[in-house]
Amino acid sequence: MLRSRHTLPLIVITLVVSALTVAGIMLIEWTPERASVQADRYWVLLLFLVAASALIFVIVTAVLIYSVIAFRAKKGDESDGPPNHGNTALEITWTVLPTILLAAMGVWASIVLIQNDRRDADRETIEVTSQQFAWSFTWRDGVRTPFETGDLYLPLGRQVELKMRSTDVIHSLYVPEFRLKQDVVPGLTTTMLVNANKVGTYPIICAELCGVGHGTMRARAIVMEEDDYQQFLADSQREVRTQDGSTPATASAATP
Ligand SMILES: [Cu+2]
Repeated sequence: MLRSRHTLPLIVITLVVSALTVAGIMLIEWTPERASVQADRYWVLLLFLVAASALIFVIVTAVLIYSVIAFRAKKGDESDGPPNHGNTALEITWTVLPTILLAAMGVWASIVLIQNDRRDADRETIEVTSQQFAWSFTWRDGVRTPFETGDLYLPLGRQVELKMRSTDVIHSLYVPEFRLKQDVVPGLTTTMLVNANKVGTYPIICAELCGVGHGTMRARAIVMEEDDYQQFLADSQREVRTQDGSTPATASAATP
């Protein structure tokens, strides 16, 4: 086979297809930045999946291109090709290899899912309410004064458990940078676990068509250093207490 006249052109085509495939993968930023431990776990899995797919793609495409060129029927040749019984070794190979590959991916993906579902003891619990067409976030656990915001604040490096409820239809909380998406279903409390590992502001997007305002149903996930996060908790609670205590003042200020 090595001395076959097909070997050299096939190698050349394979190299060209490889270069184009690798360039297509490496030169384009296909995914948004990663900002959670969960995203990093998916990333390694995805890299392996892309690399395995690229390898298979290159082999199939190179053989296909060469076959189209080398074994093209002559003009006017309407005859059938020679009878072909198949190739047992080849058929066993292309059955066994994908089976091993798929099994390995299945096991790996399961491990990632199990790791991503693990709850940390020092996690922060935040309640999420979705309604047409807005998100709200409530801090009740571990704070003196419960408070609500329109954006989600998360401490860097510490796990957050979102307990999510919907007051009307199905919504879905999606943060691309966290690589996490979870439906919010009326009548159920669904959860999402995230360990943010990069300070920044990321979009929260509703990923389940929920009505006319679906496209506008957005909020922000703001990841802060632990100190800033503690400051945010203290400030937000003080604000609620001040508002509660100063109702008469607010009322008199509103009167001209
Ligand atoms: Cu929606």
